[in-house]
Amino acid sequence: PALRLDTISIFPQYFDVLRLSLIGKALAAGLIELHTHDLREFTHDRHRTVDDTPYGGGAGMVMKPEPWGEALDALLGSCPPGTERPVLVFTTPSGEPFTQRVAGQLASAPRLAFACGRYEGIDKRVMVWAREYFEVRELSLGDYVLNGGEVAALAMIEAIVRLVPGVIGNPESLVEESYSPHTEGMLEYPVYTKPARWRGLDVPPVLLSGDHGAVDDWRAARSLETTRARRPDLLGQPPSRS
Ligand code: 6GU
Repeated sequence: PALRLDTISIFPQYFDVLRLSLIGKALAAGLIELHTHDLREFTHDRHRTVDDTPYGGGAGMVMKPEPWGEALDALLGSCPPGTERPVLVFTTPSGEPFTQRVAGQLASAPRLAFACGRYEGIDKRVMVWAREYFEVRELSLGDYVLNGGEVAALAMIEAIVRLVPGVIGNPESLVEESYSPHTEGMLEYPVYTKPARWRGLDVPPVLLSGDHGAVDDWRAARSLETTRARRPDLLGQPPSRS
């Protein structure tokens, strides 16, 4: 395969949805490979415990290092000598922002592994240890809190896998979308299709004019307008704090 994905989580079933849709086709075609792992398989007690109370006190539970250590040992064991090790992504709300640029970087790796935490997070020593053996990225999906890293990993996987050559039938469709380098990191312009008049609303006439230069100018102006209104930070303006 062009890309092998491994996920480690206490809810491996979350990743079953990747077998649907476009990514499912890429899996079925052998373009990508997906291996899901249950963190609890790497525990040894009757209750398959993965969490414990935080040193220093405070609310919530912290994921214990030992099951993660064994899961990552098994991941290393799946790397034949002399082959590239996976880039190891830890999904965490305190990570660096996951952006289209990061998706593009990760899409060129031969192997990616996603370690998905729950509760208040994973004992920090796991990341410190892992840096000796893997290229580690701690990544956040955005500025909000999810209950666990699985949904964040799913979103990241979808954004990455669609950039792998052959996954999207028409690579032209990657070119004009929001955040792509081709749109200079701006938001997408509005799009229209037939009929030309619907419920009293007309398609902007320039789009029917056949004047490709005028169409390009109109789209660039709409992109700029939307980006200025919704995401001034993308234009180097200060982000609105809301
Ligand atoms: Cl990566 N994990 C969790 N639990 N919450 C998040 C997130 C990740 N990114 C944004 N919120």
